[in-house]
Amino acid sequence: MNISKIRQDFPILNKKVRGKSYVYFDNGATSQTPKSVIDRMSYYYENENANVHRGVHYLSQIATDAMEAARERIRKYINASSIEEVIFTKGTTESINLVAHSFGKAFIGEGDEIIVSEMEHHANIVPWQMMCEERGAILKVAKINDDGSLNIDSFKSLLNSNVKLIAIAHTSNVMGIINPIEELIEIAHNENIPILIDGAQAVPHTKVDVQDLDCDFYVFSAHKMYGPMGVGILFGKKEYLEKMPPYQSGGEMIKDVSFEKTTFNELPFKFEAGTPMVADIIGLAEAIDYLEDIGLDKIQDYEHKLLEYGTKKLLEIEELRIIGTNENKASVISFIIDGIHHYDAGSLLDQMGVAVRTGNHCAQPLMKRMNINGTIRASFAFYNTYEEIDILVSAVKKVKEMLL
Ligand code: 7TS
Repeated sequence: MNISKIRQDFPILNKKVRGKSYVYFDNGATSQTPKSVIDRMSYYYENENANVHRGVHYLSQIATDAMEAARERIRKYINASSIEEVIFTKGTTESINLVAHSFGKAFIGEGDEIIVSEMEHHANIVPWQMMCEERGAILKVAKINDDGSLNIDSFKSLLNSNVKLIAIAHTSNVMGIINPIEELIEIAHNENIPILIDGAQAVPHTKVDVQDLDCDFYVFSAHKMYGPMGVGILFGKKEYLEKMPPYQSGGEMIKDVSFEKTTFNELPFKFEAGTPMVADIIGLAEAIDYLEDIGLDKIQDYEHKLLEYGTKKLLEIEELRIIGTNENKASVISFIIDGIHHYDAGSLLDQMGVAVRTGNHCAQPLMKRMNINGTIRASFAFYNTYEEIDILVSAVKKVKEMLL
């Protein structure tokens, strides 16, 4: 991979902050956008912008065709068996809320159980918690080990005939730990329990094949995989989606409306009320083209090298401790330095030109489990370099000198 050439594809990476090059290590929160994606969205607004699925006019046809071609592109990328299983949402959070609401209405009753894990992002906790409260169901939590990996025995011990859904991260946003989802899906299906995979942190680093995985739901956001903000995907098996009621209602999602009775549109439109984010959807398809042009295997390989290099270099710093030491990881390193508050460290790192994320990363239960109040998180993308990691490491050393 020619990283300096790749970096030219991302205009923001060449921007100076406070007169200096800026090291962007907050890719887990939002990745940067290549020019091809930005250009494709500008092209849409300059040449194709119109509302979709409702106009007979030329522009509306063009916009509809472009959006539906993007849906097919995304379907193909994740290998869903049909476009009916590819629903556009605002992001991972909305995808999970949709399932919690609609699956909850269709399938969850008093005394039923939902399983999540201790490492989940709040987006994969709170919607289930609220749904459980509404429906008199119970949220059960699978434990993790001290190295951040899922405790499979704890996971298995929660399974019983009351469990109606399992919702679990593919990759932890805080620690980068990759869950053995193939195994979890198999275990779940042996008990006839459907399983939702939160892939927000996995899709930027690895290729996902939903048929191969055989998961029942898979959710992710475009803005963490080099696409735009404002669009996400809900993949769901048709057998479930067909039985689930609409999430939001209004235009687009209906077949016939009268004051006496409204009938709903077919999949996937049943779950897509209102005007969709057409430019962003097309932008996501363009981001997928970009990723596939480079090759996910190459991306994964290179990012793993960055992870190994970063881990080794950071661990040379005394008093620095990595949270999530299991080896099966994506390119995310969360660390703490005894005696230094993560927020102070993050602010100083920013002053030195290094963008990291600090805090609880929307995973307060995980912080509690690990007995910490926050971490400093560096999450690497394929446009990052070994030199940038060196800059981070020497900046962390300086922070230590200043604050300890
Ligand atoms: N699930 C996981 C595993 C995530 O990492 C995130 C966002 C979400 C769900 C929610 O995604 P959204 O696109 O709907 O907001 N994670 C982070 C993060 O780690 N730092 O900022 C956002």
